[in-house]
Amino acid sequence: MIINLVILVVLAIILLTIWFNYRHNDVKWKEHEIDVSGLRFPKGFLWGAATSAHQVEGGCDRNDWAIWERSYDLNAYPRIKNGQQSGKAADHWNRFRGDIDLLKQIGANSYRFSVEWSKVCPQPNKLNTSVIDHYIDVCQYLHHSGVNPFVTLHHFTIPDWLYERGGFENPDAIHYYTDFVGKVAETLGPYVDYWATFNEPVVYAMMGWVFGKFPPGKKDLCLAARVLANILQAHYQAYHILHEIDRSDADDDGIPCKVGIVKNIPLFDPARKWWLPDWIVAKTLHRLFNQSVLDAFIAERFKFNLWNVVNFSQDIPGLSNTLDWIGLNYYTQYLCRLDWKSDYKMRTYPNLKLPQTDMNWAIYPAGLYRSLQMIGSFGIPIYITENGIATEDSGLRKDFILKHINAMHEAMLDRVDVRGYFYWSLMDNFEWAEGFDKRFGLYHVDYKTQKRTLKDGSEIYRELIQSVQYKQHD
Ligand code: IFM
Repeated sequence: MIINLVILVVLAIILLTIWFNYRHNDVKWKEHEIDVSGLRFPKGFLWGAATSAHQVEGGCDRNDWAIWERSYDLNAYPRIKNGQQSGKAADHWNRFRGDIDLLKQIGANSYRFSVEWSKVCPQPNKLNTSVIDHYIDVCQYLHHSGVNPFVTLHHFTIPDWLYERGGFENPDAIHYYTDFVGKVAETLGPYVDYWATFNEPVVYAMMGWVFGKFPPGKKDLCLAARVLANILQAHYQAYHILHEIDRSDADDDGIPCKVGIVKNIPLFDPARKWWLPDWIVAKTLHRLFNQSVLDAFIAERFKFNLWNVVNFSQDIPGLSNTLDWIGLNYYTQYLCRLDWKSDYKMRTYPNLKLPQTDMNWAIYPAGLYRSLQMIGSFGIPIYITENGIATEDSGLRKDFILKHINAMHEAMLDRVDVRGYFYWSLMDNFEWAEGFDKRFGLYHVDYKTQKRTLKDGSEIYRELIQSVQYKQHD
């Protein structure tokens, strides 16, 4: 009897492992010499680069990161590598015109940037009109340059007054956020059609409430779940507010307002493909990081479960109708294994057989294809809102850009509806807990002089934008 049971269990394990391997959609195409002039894109495809306010503007001294950058952990270590502070950053606040000219020089037709909530609303429900005037100037200069503004409303930072009130742990944050969104929509609506409500909500919740690397530096999966549920509620409300207020068609395409959310998709694969526990870890992490939020937009219920640690479920009625597009940020793949010594018994690490970026992220272009396939099932337009590399190696940057754009093109050939690509980032900037050392920029920034220089490895992006072919019809 027991023997039969053991045989049955072993058989089930073997069959499940075979099934996972069979279903695993690892993709390969010939890594031929990529001929950029052979790539074909739909007319109106958006080519751009992205930044976020805190990382480039400078003078963001009234938000949670300003507090975080000045604080120390329990072992008296500064929160940011070598105690760096964002300070003037790339001084984009004062140099935005020159920076938009840089975008033009590479032939880009769109710019993804964020508005800094703490500057727009220095106090609860108060609007700083001179700050709004600044963002209007940015938008007007973009229009004058023929560059489409793509605005992110929340990119990791919150005002200090909201931080003191518990940030997105506190459901009141939803009302404060939507008040801010309404004010921005009223004032920037005439210039902006593309709105991203939140950037990478799961990264934000995990870094701040699980890994403790972003403010508020907590380690509590249950709180992370609550933060995410509040963010999804806030997205739902912001979607409707934006559509109600922004009725002016800035780019004359007949659609005045297109609202989406930006989701980072890391790929989780088993470290050992024939070892079922590694598959289970990979699937668990995929469920927590990717599926939980994506499924909420289908099922209208946000579920965030990890056996024995967190069991969260909240209905968000109406959520499924709140995406006009979805943004994909793609950077890397993680290998996963069961590890009894690690937190939650799971460990992830980069595939060392692949080339690595300065962030110690493995370079895996096929992952972009796979994540596009994953979100392609939503059946709505997709924008690659971030994809980029921190490296000092020009060859690696060139290769990265070429291979990822080629991977995107392969997905488009397989009918994934991609409408735009934004390289992260336009210029070197403040990389959060890593400080200024990690350089993602197309343009190198000399922080002493604020001089910008196009990196050798970035030339390919300009070449590519200028030489790809455009289809007249699909
Ligand atoms: O710099 C960040 C950005 O703010 C959000 N997405 C990932 C980038 C690189 O880490």
